[in-house]
Amino acid sequence: MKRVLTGLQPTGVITLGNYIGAIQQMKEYQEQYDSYMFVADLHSITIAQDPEELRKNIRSLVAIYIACGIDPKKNTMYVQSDIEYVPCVSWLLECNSYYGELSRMTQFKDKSAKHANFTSGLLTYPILMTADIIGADANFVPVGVDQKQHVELARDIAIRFNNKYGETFVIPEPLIKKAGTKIMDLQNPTVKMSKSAENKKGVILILDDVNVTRKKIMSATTDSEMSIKFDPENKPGISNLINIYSSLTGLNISDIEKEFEGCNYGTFKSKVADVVVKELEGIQERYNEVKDSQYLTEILDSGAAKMREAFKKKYEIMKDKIGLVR
Ligand code: ATP
Ligand code: LTN
Repeated sequence: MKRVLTGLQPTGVITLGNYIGAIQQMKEYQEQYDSYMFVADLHSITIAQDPEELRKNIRSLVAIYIACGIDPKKNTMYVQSDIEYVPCVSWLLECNSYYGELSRMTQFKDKSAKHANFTSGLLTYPILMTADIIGADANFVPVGVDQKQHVELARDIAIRFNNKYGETFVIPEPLIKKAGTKIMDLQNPTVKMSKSAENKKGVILILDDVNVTRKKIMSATTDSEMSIKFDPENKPGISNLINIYSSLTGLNISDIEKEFEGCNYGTFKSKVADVVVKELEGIQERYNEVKDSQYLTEILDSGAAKMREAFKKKYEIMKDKIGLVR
């Protein structure tokens, strides 16, 4: 069976955008592939994190995965830093990749420009991601467009290693969600909804109080036309709400346009709010059940044991091929 793997960074409570863009996809894939979903905590420290916050966020993200419908019976779930062989694999890969290709990565260029004194981890970040992917023999990696370049680098490095040392790695492919699943900020619908946005008025956090969420949706920026039509260029606000509604109900866009023909924006917004609130209430209820449970600890222990074995095996094979043998 083909293997699918992805991870999110534990940098805060996830947004409705992360849920629709990243987690909902994994819910579909878990039905057809051998699935792996982990917490990329080693990646998160490429930018300074508060230790207390990080501790909370790691466990909370796993609880969020489960609450959002990632099924521990269908997924191997683990925390990256539990697998001590990941950085070992990463180092061997670092010595088979080039400064030039890393410094050309768009995310590195953006983030290094934002943080005056950036760490060397920010540069080597895509190699650690390569280790996550090819160390686990993943065939498919569902990510947003922003991460596509990193998965392509993982692919290049896997091919390079195989050519140099003989067949070692599966060659991974990115799975990019279809257009229309980029959820935009409710206040400024020309930028993506992002958990690190300064102004949270336009951002729906999965664990937000549902009354706050309803208010945010009711005060979303729209336009002065009064027609519920999907036209991201000229009507970004309404199109974003249509997108959210479509993603959560499974209805297609033209059916939504028909359903709300002649309707005013207030009525439409309140329907969108109903759907979002219902989804979040379910997630929050499951989150509260699972977050402090022994069950969650057991899932992570068993995920760690399985992946430690897998990465150790890969590391030993790599060492042997490279000649690190006494
Ligand atoms: P940050 O605000 O810290 O940059 P983020 O909210 O953009 O974080 P990431 O942790 O970088 O999220 O991304 C996790 C996953 O969620 C990626 O696959 C990304 O493509 C997806 N994602 C993030 N924001 C959205 C969005 N607004 N709509 C759809 N998918 C999204
Ligand atoms: N860089 C990704 C998180 C990430 C990841 C991975 C995703 C780390 N390792 C391996 C897929 C596969 C992000 O910031 N969203």
